[in-house]
Amino acid sequence: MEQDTHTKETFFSDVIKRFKDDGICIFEGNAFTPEQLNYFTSAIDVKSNESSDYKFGKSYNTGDVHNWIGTPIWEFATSNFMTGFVHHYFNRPVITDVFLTHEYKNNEGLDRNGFLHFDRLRCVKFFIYLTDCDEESGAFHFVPNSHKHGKQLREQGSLSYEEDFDENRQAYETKKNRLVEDFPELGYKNSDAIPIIGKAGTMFVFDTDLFHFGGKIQEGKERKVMRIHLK
Ligand SMILES: O=C(O)CCC(=O)C(=O)O
Ligand SMILES: [Fe+2]
Repeated sequence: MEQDTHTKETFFSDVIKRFKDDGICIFEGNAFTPEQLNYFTSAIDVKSNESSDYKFGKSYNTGDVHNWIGTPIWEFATSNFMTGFVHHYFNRPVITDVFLTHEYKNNEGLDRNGFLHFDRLRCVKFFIYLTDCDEESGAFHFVPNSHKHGKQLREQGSLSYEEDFDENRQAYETKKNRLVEDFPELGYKNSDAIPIIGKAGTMFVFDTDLFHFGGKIQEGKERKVMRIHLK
């Protein structure tokens, strides 16, 4: 028992250290059973009657994880693994939102996630590939160690939308967050970012201050993703 607790503590300290140092922690192997992956994937089909078009396909903000009580999504979000991460990183209750996306279009141009960027609203995102993902199927890309620079850039200018989003929507809409388009003087290129290639079930957690992009699929390819946002 003591050994177990010790192993668990070591596991989470290691994950949190990597997450803080690198802005991302990629978990080895497949963290899920086929039944879990099937359920997560089928949840996309359940949502497919809701309008949710985006340039790369479909994107569903399913809201708080309480909407999934009694399902494998809820079980995962409240598992020892997730509660352990939350305890060790936040050490306070967090808001947990679930997003599901299906990328299969490349003829409408780039949506926001396709540009090298940091998020205007910072959060911690668990990202799970529900389909095998290679470079052609919209792999998530990130610039190693860019999260500290991302934090500085995000904190420049007005952050009023963090306090009251609806009141300050304009500040949010006009917030610069794309490296190549909005900060050309910094000299970042898409090719500075490295892809995460992996089978269905591949999971990583990243700090959205990290420079990243993804979802750009090649003809005939597709990608399905579940994201758990913590803030
Ligand atoms: O679709 C992707 O791979 C990137 C998603 C993204 O930008 C985000 O979740 O903040
Ligand atoms: Fe993003």
